[in-house]
Amino acid sequence: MIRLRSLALLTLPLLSTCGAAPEGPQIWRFALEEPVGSLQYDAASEFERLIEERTDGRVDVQLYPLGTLGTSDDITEQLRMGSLQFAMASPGHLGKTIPAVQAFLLHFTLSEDRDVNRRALSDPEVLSVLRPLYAERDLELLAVLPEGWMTWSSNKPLTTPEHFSGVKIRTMTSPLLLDTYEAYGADPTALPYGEVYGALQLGMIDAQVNPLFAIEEMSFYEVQSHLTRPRTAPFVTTLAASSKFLARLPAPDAALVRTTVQDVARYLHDREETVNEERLAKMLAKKPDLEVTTLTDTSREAFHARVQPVIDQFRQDTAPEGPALLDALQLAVARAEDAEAAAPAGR
Ligand code: 6CS
Repeated sequence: MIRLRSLALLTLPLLSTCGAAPEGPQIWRFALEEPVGSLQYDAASEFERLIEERTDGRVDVQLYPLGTLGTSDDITEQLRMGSLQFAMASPGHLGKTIPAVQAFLLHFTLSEDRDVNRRALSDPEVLSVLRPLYAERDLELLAVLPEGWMTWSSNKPLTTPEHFSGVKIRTMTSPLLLDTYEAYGADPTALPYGEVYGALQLGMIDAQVNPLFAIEEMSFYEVQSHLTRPRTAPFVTTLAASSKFLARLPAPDAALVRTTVQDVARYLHDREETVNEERLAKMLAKKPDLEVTTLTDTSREAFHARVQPVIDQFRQDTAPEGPALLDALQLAVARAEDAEAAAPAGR
């Protein structure tokens, strides 16, 4: 069914994808990697609300959540072909197409401080390294957005690398994630998002990693007994547009898209922590025996010690773009730490 709908969308004439019917509003299609109720849905709904209000109904933004157009890879492909105008594209999957974006997946690279990351992810130097990499694939990068700390869900404690020995943990499909969990001693498997619950339920995998809100809304916690909060990396996604679509938009509309995306980025930055903590409370209300552990700095150090070879390999495999992005990101974090120390954003 999903495939049929995807195909139907791909075969729509270009005219209709960019707005078509002179008597009706222009339709802008926006696909998400997550279902209704997710942070991506929340952000995209805000984009829809603002664009429709700011264009006085001249534009109708239509959202396609997970389950309507296929996997992350499917929607990226549809965006590249121009049958979608906007989509979320997470480095966790996009890393197969643009290897350098896996810099956002490296553990212990971004800060432990959300406000520092908020600045670093919108740092102009970081964006200027990324933009051409998207443009080469007919994509326009509009924003890099955080969705909360990656959290391990499992059926046993995972507080030391030794605990990971032989654990079949599901990761997103970018190869660097497999390397990372192999470095921790696990036996990682890459799967699309929509297949994770079934694989956990059938015992094909033992564990998975995602932000708290996702563990709640995808019901992973129902089939897991432990949650571990390691603060090794936030979940980062990117919001992209079809380059051809944006290039053909009248300049005021293209400018409106860019300013609206900035508003949406602020909206998401302000909401993600609250939403993640609310979803944790919701899970605990439904399953009070869920064991939640926050790793201490000492426990984190044991994981940190295993990450350097993964970073070295990333630099080697993705040169020159990967190292350029990682350097820009590390400098952006350092700048953001200084800026935060001087003038805290204060949420
Ligand atoms: O684990 C995944 O595949 C997905 N996780 C989230 C929170 N968003 C999109 C992504 O596809």
